[in-house]
Amino acid sequence: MVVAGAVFDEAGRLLAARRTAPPELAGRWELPGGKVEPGERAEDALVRELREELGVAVRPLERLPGEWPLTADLVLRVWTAVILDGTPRPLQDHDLLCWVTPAEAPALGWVPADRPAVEALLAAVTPP
Ligand code: DCP
Repeated sequence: MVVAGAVFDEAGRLLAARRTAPPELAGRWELPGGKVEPGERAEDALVRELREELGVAVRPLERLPGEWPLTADLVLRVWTAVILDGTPRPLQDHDLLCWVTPAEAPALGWVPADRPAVEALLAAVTPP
């Protein structure tokens, strides 16, 4: 399983991260996260990945219902999360971070699995 964090700032903007690898995903945007290790709880993996990749301490809040296929044996699950400490910086896997409004988010070049996940996320958190 791959876990990813949906982090919003006080203005309601969503944190997106631009991948540097593998070549087919480089330059595309994702919700930051990574693979759950054997024996690791999903929420713990999310905390670890965002610490490693962005240098922040986060608390997972709620899992977004649903999951999105990545490969034959990997699925993506998303949690909303709040930053407890630190300012996100691209420390590994990414070369750029940006905060996007819900209106701007659909125009980003998301990695394939994240596009439907972000659509579901914004449908769940954005008032009609
Ligand atoms: N992925 C994705 N969307 C995300 C996060 C990840 O599609 N929001 C994909 C990209 C990779 C796979 O999941 O194909 C694993 O992601 P990472 O490389 O970020 O995860 P790890 O750092 O845990 O992987 P590794 O241990 O292989 O370096």
